[in-house]
Amino acid sequence: MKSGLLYALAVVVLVLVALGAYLAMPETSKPELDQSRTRTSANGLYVAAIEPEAGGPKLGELENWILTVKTAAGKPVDDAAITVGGGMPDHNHGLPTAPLMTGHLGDGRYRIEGVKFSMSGWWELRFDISSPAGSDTAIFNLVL
Ligand SMILES: [Cu+2]
Repeated sequence: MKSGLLYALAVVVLVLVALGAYLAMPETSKPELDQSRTRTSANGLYVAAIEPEAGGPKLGELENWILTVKTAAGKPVDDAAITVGGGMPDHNHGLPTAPLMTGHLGDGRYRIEGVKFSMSGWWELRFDISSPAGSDTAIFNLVL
């Protein structure tokens, strides 16, 4: 009788501890976003890197970014056609602007003009890259 009571008490304590741990779980415990500024493209053809041309990114500002494209073997790709897309996956909306690749800077570098992040949160920035090496896509995550 006494051991049965102790057992029941132990079960109650365990349930409360588990519930407490569950409720204490931070909202950010969803899988971490890979926010690295260098990514291999989806099919592995390219290694792409991005950086803001003049610091930032700043919320609500029109900014230029520099995209650097190399082959998987590390050779700069200078003859690519680049289109830009993206948006906020959590909000089901796209970019507020239509960024364009406006300059081949050499050494695999491209100027991407007109990037704007109009609200805080998780953004995807997508680059469709086409060159004689093939077509592939690189997607970057940014959290502002
Ligand atoms: Cu949004």
